[in-house]
Amino acid sequence: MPVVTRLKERRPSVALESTIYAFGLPYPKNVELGWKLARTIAATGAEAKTFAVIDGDLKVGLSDEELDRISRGDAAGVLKLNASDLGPAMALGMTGATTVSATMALAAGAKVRVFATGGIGGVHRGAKETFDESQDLTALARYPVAVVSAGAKAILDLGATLERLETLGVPVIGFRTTQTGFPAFYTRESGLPLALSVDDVPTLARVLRAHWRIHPNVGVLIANPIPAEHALDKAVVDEAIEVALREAAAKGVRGKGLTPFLLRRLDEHTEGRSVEANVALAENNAHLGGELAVALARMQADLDPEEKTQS
Ligand code: PSU
Ligand code: MN
Repeated sequence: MPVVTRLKERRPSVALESTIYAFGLPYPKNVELGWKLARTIAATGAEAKTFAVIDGDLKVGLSDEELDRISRGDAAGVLKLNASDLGPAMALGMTGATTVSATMALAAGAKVRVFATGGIGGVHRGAKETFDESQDLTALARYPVAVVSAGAKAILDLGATLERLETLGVPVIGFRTTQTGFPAFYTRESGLPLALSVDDVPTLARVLRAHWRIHPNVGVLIANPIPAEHALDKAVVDEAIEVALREAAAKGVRGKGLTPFLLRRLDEHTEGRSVEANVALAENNAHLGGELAVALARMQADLDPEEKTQS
């Protein structure tokens, strides 16, 4: 079969999560981002697939109406679903947005290898007392999906998050980063070490393929820093995070509500700049995710004839 036909058959896809819409960004900027990410991915030759659970049905790709409903979040009774919440939510007819962990589980089931998001969840600051660590971390150790992110959200303890990823055996690969360049979401560098950096997409695809030969069931975190022109001032971000964390502590906000609360407060404290940065980095990740999915599909198509003659 000609390569072109085969490429068409396995149209490369990029998974997208829906919690970023339901709980990460204000309405209607979240809906606009949903459209934008789909267009960005389509422009690379790949196809976006947004995951969600609606009235108990698993959705792979959302209609405009469904995206709108999910984007209304709490107000529309939308739940925040981790990987472990999926079965119950589906059996009980619930409606929920998928976090990174849930999206990874579903993407793995749908054989989608690339997933673009903003930033993953990780170890919360103060986790020593609260034990609050995102299920995204264990999902990375469990599902063979490459998550293209701007690192982990800056509201977290990034050093502890990196340590946990190491314990879990999840490779963290920078895309055009420096030696101290683990990204800090709103800013390009956290100052934390990141030994591995790759400068081009075909190399990234080769790295993934090699990783999955050895560890067929383990995910990869790709750390793609926010474009310089959209990065926020570190002092401004740090200050806003400090204030938001104090507010959360004073109000006793914990558990699933913590990340959405902090993101909302940051938006207010930075007068919308944190949301603008979030949109820009998500788009940047969608672009890289699309190119990566296309590169992986191309590599697969090139390798297949070889594999056939070998078997
Ligand atoms: N990245 C963003 N905005 C978000 C999230 C990530 O830019 O809203 C969401 C993701 O869905 C991630 C979740 O999986 O926050 C993590 O939540 P928690 O810390 O409760 O695990
Ligand atoms: Mn948590």
